[in-house]
Amino acid sequence: EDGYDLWMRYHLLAPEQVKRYDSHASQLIIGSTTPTQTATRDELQRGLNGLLGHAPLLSNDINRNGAIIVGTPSSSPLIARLKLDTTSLGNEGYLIRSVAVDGHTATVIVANTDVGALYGAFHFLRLLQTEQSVDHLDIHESPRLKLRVLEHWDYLNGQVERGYAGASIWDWWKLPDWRAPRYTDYARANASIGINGTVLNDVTDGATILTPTYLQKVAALADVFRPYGIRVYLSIRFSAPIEIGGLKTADPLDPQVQRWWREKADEIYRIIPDFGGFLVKANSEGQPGPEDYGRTHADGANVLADAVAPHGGIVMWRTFVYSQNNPDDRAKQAYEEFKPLDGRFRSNVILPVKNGPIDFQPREPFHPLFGAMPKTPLMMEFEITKEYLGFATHLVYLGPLYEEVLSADTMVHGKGSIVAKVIDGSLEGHTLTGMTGDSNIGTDRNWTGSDFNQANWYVFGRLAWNPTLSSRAIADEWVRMTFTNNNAFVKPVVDMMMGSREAVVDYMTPLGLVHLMGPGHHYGPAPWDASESRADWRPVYYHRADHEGIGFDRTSTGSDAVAQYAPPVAEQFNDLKQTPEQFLLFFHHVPWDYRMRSGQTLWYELVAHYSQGVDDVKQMRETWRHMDGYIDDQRYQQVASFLAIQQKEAQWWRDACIAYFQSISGLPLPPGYAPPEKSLKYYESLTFPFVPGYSSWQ
Ligand code: BDP
Repeated sequence: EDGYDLWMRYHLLAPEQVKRYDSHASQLIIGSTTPTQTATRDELQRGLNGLLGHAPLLSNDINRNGAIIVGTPSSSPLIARLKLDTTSLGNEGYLIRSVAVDGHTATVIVANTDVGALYGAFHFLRLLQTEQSVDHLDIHESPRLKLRVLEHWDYLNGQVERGYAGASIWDWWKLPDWRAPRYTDYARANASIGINGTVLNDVTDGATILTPTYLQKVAALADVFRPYGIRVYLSIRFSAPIEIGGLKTADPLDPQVQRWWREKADEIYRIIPDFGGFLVKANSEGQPGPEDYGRTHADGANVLADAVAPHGGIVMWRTFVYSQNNPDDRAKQAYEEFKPLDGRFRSNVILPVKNGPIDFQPREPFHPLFGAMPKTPLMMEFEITKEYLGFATHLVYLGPLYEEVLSADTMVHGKGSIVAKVIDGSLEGHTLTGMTGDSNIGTDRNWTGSDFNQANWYVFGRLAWNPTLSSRAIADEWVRMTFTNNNAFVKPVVDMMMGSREAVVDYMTPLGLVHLMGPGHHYGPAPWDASESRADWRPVYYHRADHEGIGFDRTSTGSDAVAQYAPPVAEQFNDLKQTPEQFLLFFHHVPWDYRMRSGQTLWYELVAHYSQGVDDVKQMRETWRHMDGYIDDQRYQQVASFLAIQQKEAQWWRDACIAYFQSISGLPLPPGYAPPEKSLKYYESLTFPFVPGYSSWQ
C-alpha cells in the first residue's frame, strides 16, 4: 500500500464484522439527481463494497430489514414521511438514526441539504471502519465552526512554500481542460472530515491568479469541488490593482482602487457563483498592504469586504504581522496593531490568528489576541505542514498541540473562556466563525510526505468541525481507518502518537524556548545563529542566553508582553513561580542555577529535557519495531526508516543545542548525561543549500 487511499481505505472487514454489518446494509435508498447525491451514493457503494465485500442493493422502496436511507426531507418522500426534526441541524449537520419504516428496520441518514447527507454518509462509513456498533444509532452532528478551510501555500509554478510532500497538486498548466482524478479524491478526503473551503494559492503569491486566464482554471477546480461542499478561496496580493489593473496606487481609500476590486469581484462571481472570498497577508514579511498608504488593516480589509459582500463572500485578513522596526518584542506586534481596530471591520471580515504569538513553534502559549477583540470574529490558524517540527520525516502528531491551544483559558470572561469558545463564536456571540490550516499536501503518492502526516490533515479537519473533540479519540479513529483495528496495534501506536509532540518539544525547544531552527529554511538546530538581516529572524533574539541565564523577559520588567493577556493570565505569566515550566523561558530570563520544581537547576533540567526527547524517539522506534507484521510492509518500512532519520536528527538537535548552550553557560554537564557527539564548531559548520519548501519563498 502506498498511502494514497488515506483514511478512506475501505478494506474488507473480518468475517464476524461483515456478518454484524450485513444486516444493516441490505438496501441503499438514495437519490441521484444532484451531483452531491451521486457523490454520496458512489461513496457509500465504494465504501460498503470494500468493507463488506458487496454493495447493498440500490432500491427505490424499502422492502426488507436493514436498508440505509439517505437524503433530505425535501428530496426524499420516504424521509419526509418520517417527520424527523431537522431544525437543529442547520445547513451542514445530519442525523443518523436507527428507525422502523413500514415494518422494516432501517438506518436513516438525514440532513437539510445534500452536503449534510454526504457528511452523514462519511460518518456512517467511519462507524464501520472503526468497527463500532450500528444497532441503535441516534447521532446528531453539526459543525461548530462555519469556515473549515485548508490553505495551500502553492505557487503557480508548482512549488509549495513550506511544502515537504512534493509539488503543488494543482496542475495549473493543464487546467482548466484536464481535471485530474486526484482533485476528486482530494475533495472526498476533505468532505469526509468536514472541510468546506480551500485556498488554492500561497499567501505571498503574486496577482496573476486574478487574471482571466487563471480564473478559468480556478473555476474548473471549483466545479470539481462543488459537489463535495467545498468552496474555493484565493489569496490576493494587495497591490494587484497596480500589477494587473494598471492603476498607480492600491490605496484602499482611493475610489478607483475600490472600483477595481468591485469589478474584479463581480468578474470572479460571474464565473464562480459560490466563490468563497479572499485571504490576505498584508504588511507582513515584506508583503504590500494598506499601511504602505498610511491606512489601517481595517481600511484594507474593508475595501475587499465591500467588493465581495454583494455576492455573499468573505475576507480572511491575517493578523500575522511583525516588522523589523519593532525594537521591542515581535510577540507583541499583532496585538498592538489589531486590538485598536476591534469593531472597525465589516461584518464579512474574519481575522485568522496563529495559535501562538510568534510563529507555529513546537510549543507557544496561546495568542493574546484570542479574547482581546470581542467585536471582531477571529479564526484559528494552525500550521499543518511541519515547517518547524522536522518536515516530512519526523513523526509528530499535532493533535495534542491543537488541543492544548483550543482548551487554553483566556479568562477574559472568567474561568472557562477557552480559546475554542472564542473561535466558535459562543464567547462573544459571533456567527462568522472558522479555522484555517496551512496544508501539508503535495504530489507525493501518500499526499503528505509521510503516512503519519496524514493524521495531521485528519485531526485538523475533525477539530475544525468540533474544536472540543479529544485529540486522543481522533488519533484512535484515524489509526483504525488508516492501518488496522487490531488493538495490539492501535493502543501502542496511539500512545506513540500522543507522546510524539512532547518529544519534539523536548529535543528542539524545551521549557518555553522558541525559534532555534536554522534561519530561513527552519531545518535543524541553529541556536547560535545571528546571520539573518533582521534581528527577529535570528535564533539568538529568541533565547537571549548569556553567562547569567537564558530566556526572553516578557514580564512587566521586560517587554511586558504578558500585559496583553487578561489580568489573571497576565499575573500568572508575570510571576516566575506561577508560570508553567513549559512556558518558562518564553516569559522569563532565568538564571542557569534557578531551582526548578523538580529541585534541580534550570541547566540540569534543560539538558534532561533535550535528552528525554531523544529517549522518547528511541522508544517510538522500539514501539514501531513491535508493530512489524500488523500492517502492509510498504508503509511499515517507510515509517521505520523515517523514525531512524528522526532519531538521528533528535540526537543532532540535542547535541548541537547542548554544545551551544554549554558554551554560553560554562557549566559542566550533569552527571550521567553523555557529552555531544561532535564539537560545537562541527554543528555550526553544517549547511543545507537545497532545503525543500524554502527556495521559492526567497
Ligand atoms: C512563517 C513561514 C513563512 C510564511 C509565514 C506566514 O516561515 O514562510 O509565509 O509563516 O504565515 O512561519 O505568512
